Amino acid sequence: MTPPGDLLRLGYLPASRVVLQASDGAPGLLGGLCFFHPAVADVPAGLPLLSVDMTALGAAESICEVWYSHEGLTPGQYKGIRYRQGETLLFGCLTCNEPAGVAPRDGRTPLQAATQAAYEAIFELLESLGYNAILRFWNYFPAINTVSHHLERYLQFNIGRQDAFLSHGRCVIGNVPAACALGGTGTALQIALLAARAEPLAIENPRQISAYNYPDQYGPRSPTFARASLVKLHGRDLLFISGTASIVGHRTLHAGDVQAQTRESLRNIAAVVAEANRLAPGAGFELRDLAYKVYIRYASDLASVRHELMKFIGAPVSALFLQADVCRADLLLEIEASGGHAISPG
Ligand code: 3EB
Repeated sequence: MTPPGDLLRLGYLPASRVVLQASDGAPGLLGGLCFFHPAVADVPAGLPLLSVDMTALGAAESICEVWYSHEGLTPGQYKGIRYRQGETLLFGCLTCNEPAGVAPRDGRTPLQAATQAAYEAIFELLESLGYNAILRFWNYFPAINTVSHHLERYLQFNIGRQDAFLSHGRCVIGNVPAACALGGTGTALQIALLAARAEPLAIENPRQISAYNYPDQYGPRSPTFARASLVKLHGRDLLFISGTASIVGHRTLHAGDVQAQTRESLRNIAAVVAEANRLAPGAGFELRDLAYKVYIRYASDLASVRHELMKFIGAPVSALFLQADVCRADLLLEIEASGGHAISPG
């Protein structure tokens, strides 16, 4: 399953194969995300596999994004976070229910409070285990574009996330992790993360204003994420590109045109890759070698998006398509990518 030498390997696999591996105790499985619709109660208990209620598009069955490592792995749990760690890498995930009903008395909304508590638990865990670098966060929660408590839920999430960074003395501009934030059909806030003992470099996109510097019109607090993170582990450069959309400067471009949004998102990814290659000479990242995850708001746009992706890259690509709500109402898709690690065929 994991040939020796792969510190990190990514596979997009049918859920049934992951369940089979799990029945063996899943040696080499660091963790992952399984996309089911409707949701299943829990993918094999004990493993850090997050069961996200999201439809995989164009696939015959549910698909999992699984990260493997040749490192000897130890499992653990902390405040609802399930994780596995090796010498260098840690994958963790958690599902937390937002307290229903009225806002807490301190004025925080339920989603904001749940987000802050989840991030604080993650930071406590990483600090206690000595993982100084967070390479990547994946964030999923329901009704991302809905207004409640007078504020769009994505903006509530941004406040809770930023407050957790601040209360742990972490910077909220500059050297911040790569991330994505999507709306799913589930009922809970779900977060997964990949961390390392290393010094990662946050990458920004020269075509875009850094998200942590977005102007006030996008909410009372800026989103806390970098356009990508770049890290050297065991002599290999790894690149994790955040969710990337049709945004130039800070504005959404091509509202209502999914093909043009796809091309613009890919131009942004190409710019981030160029920036990574400039900062890591010799890494030689290429668009055709990355693994992609594409979140599409309307399932009926799948064929158009896939066509634009193949045309832009000009080669067969490893890509997983999911139906999800993107954090700005006028965005029709968002694309994330990673590279430098091994990718399982299929
Ligand atoms: C954007 O560029 C689109 O809040 O973690 C992309 C990646 C987006 C990550 C996040 C949001 C996030 O602003 C949205």
